[in-house]
Amino acid sequence: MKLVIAVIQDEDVSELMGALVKNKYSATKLASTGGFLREGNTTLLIGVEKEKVEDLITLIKDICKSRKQTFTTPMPPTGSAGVFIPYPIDVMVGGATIFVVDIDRFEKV
Ligand code: 2BA
Repeated sequence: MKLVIAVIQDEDVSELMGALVKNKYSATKLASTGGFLREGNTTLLIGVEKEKVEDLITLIKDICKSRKQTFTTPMPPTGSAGVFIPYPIDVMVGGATIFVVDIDRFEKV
């Protein structure tokens, strides 16, 4: 048994959850926040048999898209104290950040 932890963009959640249900994967959806952009994203916990991990990752890859995101950050003040100059930064986010973890024991009681 493996636990697949997938951090995905909110825009892809609905389609991916639909595909997971259709393909009989069980998943738990958590609202999360990216440490860099400090924006909402979604973390899915998906427990699967070892043999199904690659199929699951393929499904996630097919649905979750990379997107360019622009965010504005204040430039550190130079010279006069307290003056911040906002400037835009582009980053590519996603498709998905995936972790695969061994599960020692899995029980539903
Ligand atoms: P965020 O931390 O908000 O990161 C969003 C995007 O910003 C990242 O996309 C990456 O392109 C960029 N980025 C992140 N940290 C950076 C840094 N120190 N310097 C420059 N650019 C940086 P992704 O790599 O696709 O990550 C998407 C989200 O997946 C992340 O949102 C975070 O929530 C999660 N994530 C990514 N790597 C992770 C890791 N090693 N551990 C835990 N969560 C991770």
